[in-house]
Amino acid sequence: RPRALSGIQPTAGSFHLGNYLGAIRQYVALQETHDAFYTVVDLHAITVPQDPAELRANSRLAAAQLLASGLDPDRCTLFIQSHVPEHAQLGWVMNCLTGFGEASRMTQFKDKSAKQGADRSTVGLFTYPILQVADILLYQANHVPVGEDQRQHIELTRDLADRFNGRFGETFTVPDAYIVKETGKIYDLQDPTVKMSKSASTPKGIVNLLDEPKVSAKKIKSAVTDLETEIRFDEEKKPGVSNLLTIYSTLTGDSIKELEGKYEGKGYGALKTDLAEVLVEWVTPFRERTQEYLGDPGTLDGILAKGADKARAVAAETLALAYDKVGFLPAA
Ligand code: AQP
Repeated sequence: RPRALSGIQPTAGSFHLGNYLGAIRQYVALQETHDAFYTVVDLHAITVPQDPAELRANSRLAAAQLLASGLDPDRCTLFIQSHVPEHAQLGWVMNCLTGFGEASRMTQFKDKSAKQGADRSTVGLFTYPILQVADILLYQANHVPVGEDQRQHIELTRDLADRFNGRFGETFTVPDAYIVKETGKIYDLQDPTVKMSKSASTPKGIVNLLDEPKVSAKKIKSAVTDLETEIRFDEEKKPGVSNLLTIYSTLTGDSIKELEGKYEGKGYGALKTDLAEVLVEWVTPFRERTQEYLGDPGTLDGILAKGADKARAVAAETLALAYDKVGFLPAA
């Protein structure tokens, strides 16, 4: 079976609909076809300031939401990044292979550091794409399920894998991004020209999966559309309606064509009311399952401990190989 690897940050509070449709849904699907590794990337989280107690709680919360989404610890490996020290160790090697200019071209860093101010951005935020390279290469992943915003980082991963292999001999699998075209970028409900994002969206623009379903339904109903009345998928001319159709189609399995037919001659109000209902039906059991996992931290921590053991077995082997290729003297 091919390997898959992806990581997700332990976001405070809740994952959002963009995380779920863009990435987590694919994690669930790839369990069936891949030897899949999924990690809650707490090392990445500290690239911006974190309260220690909250970070710990958010890591459990992230794992609970992933399980509630359908990850099955018997069919994939779910672990916390800091439980596997090889990530930081290979990350250093990868730092030493990356050009400063090359790292400076990462648009996510440029965007985030522009928002925070250069003096308040950490070196960790600057090098986080390189740690992400290590995350992926440690598992010799063939496919990396992510949203569109991560494409550039997967390109960097490919470049560094090629560079390492070229310099030291065949070591790493060169991975491909696994981005689903339809859901690779879910848009902000209030500004459907930008991605739904935990740091940039306004509260009304983002659907947090653990919010009261009523609150999320209201956000769908007040989503920005356009001045026409026709329900048609046209990302350029009708980004708001198209975003709603994408969300609707993905949550129900109805094709966009079917939805266009269903809503022919009906107004945006009807589409929004129905989608709000579809969303409530999805988030209600999701929230219940998340609470069940959180209510049983012993079981949750057990799943994560088992995941870390499985991940470490693979990561240690790859790190040993890479260390040897680089020329590190083995410990006697
Ligand atoms: N709007 C989105 N549409 C599709 N996919 C998305 N992802 C994030 N937003 C969208 C994908 O979710 C996965 C986890 O991302 P992350 O760990 O980087 O989470 P995040 O940074 O907390 O998500 P945000 O909202 O994107 O944060 P900011 O605002 O900090 O940039 C990734 O695969 C990502 O592509």
